[in-house]
Amino acid sequence: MTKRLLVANDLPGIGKVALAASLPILAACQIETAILPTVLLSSHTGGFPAVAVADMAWLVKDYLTQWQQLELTLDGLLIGYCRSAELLEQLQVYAQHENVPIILDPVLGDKGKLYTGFDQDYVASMRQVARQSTILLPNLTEAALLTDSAYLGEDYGRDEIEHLLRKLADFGCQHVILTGVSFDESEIGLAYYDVRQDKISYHMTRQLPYHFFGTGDIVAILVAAIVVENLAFETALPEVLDFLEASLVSTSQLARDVKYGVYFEPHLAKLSQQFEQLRNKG
Ligand code: PXL
Repeated sequence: MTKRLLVANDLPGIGKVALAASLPILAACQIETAILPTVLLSSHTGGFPAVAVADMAWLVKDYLTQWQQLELTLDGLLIGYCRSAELLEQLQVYAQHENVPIILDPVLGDKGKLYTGFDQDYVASMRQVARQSTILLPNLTEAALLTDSAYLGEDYGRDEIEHLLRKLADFGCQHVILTGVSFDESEIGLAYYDVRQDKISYHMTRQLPYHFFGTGDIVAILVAAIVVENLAFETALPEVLDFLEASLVSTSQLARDVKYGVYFEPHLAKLSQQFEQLRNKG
């Protein structure tokens, strides 16, 4: 059966983060999409000058109104960057109405700080969505904000990560994935907590000496693909990390400014094969 994922995220024209990365990657996984651009931008905001921005929140209600009238089968809703509590609530209500699982990338901040434009009320709204989500995928900053605990910074051990995963599980999700976890300079990756089985595992890639843009978005979209296809996380997550690492190596070999985005395109064919194999196994 063909699966369809609703992806609510921002869409930059240049820089390939968020929706711009999600669509080709989902297509490679043979997953159809319902596309909800929350914000349009001429490029992402990480280092480009004079970015043109249009907030599309005003249109979202009309999108969802139309979609409710269609015979649209949806298998999941990935929530990424939203700019208002109202938008989060609209998506939450829609997911409830359509009875689809929410995969939540709780975009709130990075490096210990809330992104500009967000406040504690917005964090509280994000907690509300987290309580209704099947999967929660925060970075360490977002995990601290959601659980109202101190940001772990750059120096932490497994005990602290595992404590944080368990606190996040209190939101009631079945799966929690902490992104950007690194215990030493050579590796970075994910800490995954399978709540029902009370099992924690780590999935790491080689850490390259660059700050790439959109790696969290790539992880989120592939995790959403795993959810809608109902694949086993334990076997699928290593494929996610392999795809990411290969893409980052290709990006670094381009010798261009990394702000132009992750060069994942050469690896889509292999990703497609790996997903097909996982689907057949499942
Ligand atoms: O995935 C990161 C991201 C998403 N969306 C926008 C961004 C960035 C990172 O800079 O600017 C608009």
